[in-house]
Amino acid sequence: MRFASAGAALFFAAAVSEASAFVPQSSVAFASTSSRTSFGVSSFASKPGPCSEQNRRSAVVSNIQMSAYSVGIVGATGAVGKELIQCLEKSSFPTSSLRIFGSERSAGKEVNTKFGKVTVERFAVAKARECDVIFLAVSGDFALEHAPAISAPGGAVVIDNSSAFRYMENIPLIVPEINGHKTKGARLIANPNCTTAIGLMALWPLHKLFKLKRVIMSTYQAASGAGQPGMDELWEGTKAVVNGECAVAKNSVFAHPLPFNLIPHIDKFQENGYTKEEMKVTWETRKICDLPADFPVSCTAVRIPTSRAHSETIIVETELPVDIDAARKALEEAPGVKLVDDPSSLKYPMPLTATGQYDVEVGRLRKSLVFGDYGLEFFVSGDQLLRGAALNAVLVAEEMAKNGALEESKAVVA
Ligand code: 2RA
Repeated sequence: MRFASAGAALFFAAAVSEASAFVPQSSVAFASTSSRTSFGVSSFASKPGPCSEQNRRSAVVSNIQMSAYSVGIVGATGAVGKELIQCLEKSSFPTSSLRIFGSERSAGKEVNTKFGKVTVERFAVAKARECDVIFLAVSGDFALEHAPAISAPGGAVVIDNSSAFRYMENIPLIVPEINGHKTKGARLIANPNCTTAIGLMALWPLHKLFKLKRVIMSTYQAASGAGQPGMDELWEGTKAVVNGECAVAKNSVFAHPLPFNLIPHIDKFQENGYTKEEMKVTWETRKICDLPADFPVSCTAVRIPTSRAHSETIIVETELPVDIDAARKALEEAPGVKLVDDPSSLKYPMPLTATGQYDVEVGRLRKSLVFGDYGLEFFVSGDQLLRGAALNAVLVAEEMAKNGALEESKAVVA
């Protein structure tokens, strides 16, 4: 099988949302399948959006009836894949069964989940097609090769974490709180890059209020963006330096040693001098927010020696005059956002506090000295593996279950 040899290396090298993004070294219940049962699903009582943990705590069981769906994860042993299982376990998404697909090397291993002990199956398109929903947490190349066949009519709806399909016109690129309705009728959905998804949680409510004119972003991205190998390289390198084994850590995942350093280089450099990571923010913001093709968004992306939450400084110019109190209120009420903005008591967003949280922290909110009444500056921190990848993907599935898109997709036969 293609996947078992060279393909296996490709698959696992990339068992993160976009693999090592560094390249130089780079109540609708159709009973059409026997696995379906009708589930009462939670609805969320506080903020109106999908499953923030806060919302989950105040969940009440509603009378909405929804089918249950068989779910498959490809790449479940990577950093994003592991989080996918956990997000699914905590989700209100009605999972009837979970299957995990991997390479020949991991086939046969057992994974304990809330859905029972799952034996990893060797990946095959035909097996993936038996599921209702497939999450791909593998490389873009793998996704490009297999996602179209998995999602062809009669197969599974695919939610892909790679960048393979994000910029294709006919493929929806989804942050459920912003454009979840665009999942209707789709069989293949792209999950955004972590940097974009985290920033948009704050940008979208502000756009609705003041209409964005320009966006300038600088990022501080954790080692987790390069998956488990990135996190391992940071930990091991830091230990080696601290233990006096070397003055400067070794590097293979990142372009330079990350411990005690920062690297203004994530993904490949483009002809215009920006990196692909930076251009993803521009391309994806325009697409998700339905902004004009020349809407000005500029980013400088920097890798820093933190473990797993990305942070961003965001400066916006607006069409309408800014009211800070209204901005604060909108952010407080926005699903998926936690306003952490009380500098007098040392409260602001930080990777340490954002790690493991479903909500993106937003703070340091202030009128811009550059744009005056027509500008805002703020800081965000969000868990790269959650909002930036696994959580967003599971929220996409939840949205599709709620808005009927999954049922519709099952009605389309091969
Ligand atoms: C990174 N954004 O941080 C990438 C991963 N998707 O490297």
